[in-house]
Amino acid sequence: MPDTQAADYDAIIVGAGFSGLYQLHALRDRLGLAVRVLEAGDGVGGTWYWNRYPGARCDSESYYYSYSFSAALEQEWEWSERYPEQPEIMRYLDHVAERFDLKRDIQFGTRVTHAAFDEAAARWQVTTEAGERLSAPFLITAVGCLSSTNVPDIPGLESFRGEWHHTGRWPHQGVDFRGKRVGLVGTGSTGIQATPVIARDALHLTVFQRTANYSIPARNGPMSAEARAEIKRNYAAIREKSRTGTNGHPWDISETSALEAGPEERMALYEDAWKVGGLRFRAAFKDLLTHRQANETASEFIRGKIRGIVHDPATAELLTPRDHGFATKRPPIDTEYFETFNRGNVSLVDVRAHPIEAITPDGLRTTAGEHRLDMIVFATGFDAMTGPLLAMDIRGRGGAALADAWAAGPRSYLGLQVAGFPNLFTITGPGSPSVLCNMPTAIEQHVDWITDCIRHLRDHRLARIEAREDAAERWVAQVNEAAHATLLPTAASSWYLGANVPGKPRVFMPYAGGFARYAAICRDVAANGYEGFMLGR
Ligand code: NA7
Repeated sequence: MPDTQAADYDAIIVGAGFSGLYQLHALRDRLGLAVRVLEAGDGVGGTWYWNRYPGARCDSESYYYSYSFSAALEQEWEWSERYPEQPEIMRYLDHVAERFDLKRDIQFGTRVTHAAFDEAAARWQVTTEAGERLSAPFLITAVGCLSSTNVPDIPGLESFRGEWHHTGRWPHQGVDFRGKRVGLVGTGSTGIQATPVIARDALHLTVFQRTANYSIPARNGPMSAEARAEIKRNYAAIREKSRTGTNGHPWDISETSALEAGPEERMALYEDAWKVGGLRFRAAFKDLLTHRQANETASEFIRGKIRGIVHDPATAELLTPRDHGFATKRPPIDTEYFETFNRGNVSLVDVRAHPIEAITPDGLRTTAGEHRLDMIVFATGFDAMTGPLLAMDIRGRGGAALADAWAAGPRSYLGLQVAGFPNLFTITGPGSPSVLCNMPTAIEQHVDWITDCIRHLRDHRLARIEAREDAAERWVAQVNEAAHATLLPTAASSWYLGANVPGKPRVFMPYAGGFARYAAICRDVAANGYEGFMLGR
């Protein structure tokens, strides 16, 4: 094929993680479309392909961090632990890709660098890093919410004589910490997972903390054959519960207020929730995310636990979060994170009080002095949600850039479409429940909605769908309102707000009104003839 000629498809999907794989299956095997998936990595897995850092594990539990679209798949796959470790998720997604014969339509090692909507032809023209051109009426981004890594711009990094890595671009061959003085920057979910594992091998680990974090014990462990069998017997009900809940997890949020419970009852419930462990701790009471005083009871309970675990009072105090409430930032879960600070080879440095000034050839310098290091690990997070979309230089009608449309923060209709960008769908885009939800639940709902929408267009001989500006405007207001009905926007350093990336607009990005409510809104929109969208020939 001459390189000036674009290869034509019915749909192009960007990304082969959880969302891209299912979207390919849905469009190809249900609608019979010619689909091409473009994936930057050399294998399937998306987020899990890149995040291979020590301790990488999902915070959702394995049996529901999985696809629900195939009962046969549910029955045949055997999860080994309560929470799946990164290699196990990769094996699962690879199995899905093989089982549904997906790889033949995925082009690996292919990064999209430009995508423009050709109005006359009503097609997206997509260009890859290698200069290849492809075209299709529909462009679907399945790029994940946490895939654009955030390496802080610290002067002197290029002068560092040791190795450095960002956890989200971890070397496939692994990293050997033995005999090394390792510095770890960042104490979000990633840093909290990596700390205990690195500490086991490293000569010394120095954790550079800017914001202390609440963390709940994960209580990971092997999954017994009986537990697996029980789950498999109940899968239909488990999935139903996930889809009808607030966060796409198959458990209930308590109906009790933390403030109505007496002090003893409250402590007993927190103790029970602490023993069970995991993200469901935040469901111990109904108002932990909506009422400041209720939240404070949970925050204070966890502060007490930190004091009880960490032997050195000064270290314990430094590890104690006081500037935000529990779960107002994404709450990490851990395996012996706080305990790790009792080891002789681990130290904690407060880079809020003494910020990092520079990386030197021999280590890292804060305003309080230099730390000599052989290796630096950046667990500094991601340019979340918008980063991967803006990296593709997406141009809509009239050549308008998505970067300009979103200069003041992301604006979408339902987190699915952007006004001015016809036939572009953004799976788990900003403005949808996405990261506030168990991701596979959110992904399947989006993929099913998009697939039904494309089927509807085809059945009605329609070629275009585009969000109306006024509908997007109203949706952005609803996203804001939903966020402000909770305590979520109160955490100053949260990546939900874009606050971790210097210069990023402070806008609360995910829809916080609850998954079930959101899914009902999407269903109603479709049932009302795709209300808020313009459909055309
Ligand atoms: P997060 O949650 O964004 O955490 C990043 C951490 O890195 C956080 O502690 C940041 O401190 C810290 N950070 C970022 N930049 C710097 C600089 N320049 N100096 C010092 N410290 C810095 O990312 P994760 O990868 O841990 O988790 C992302 C999500 O993955 C997680 O929420 C789950 O959904 C799964 P800050 O808090 O901004 O002060």
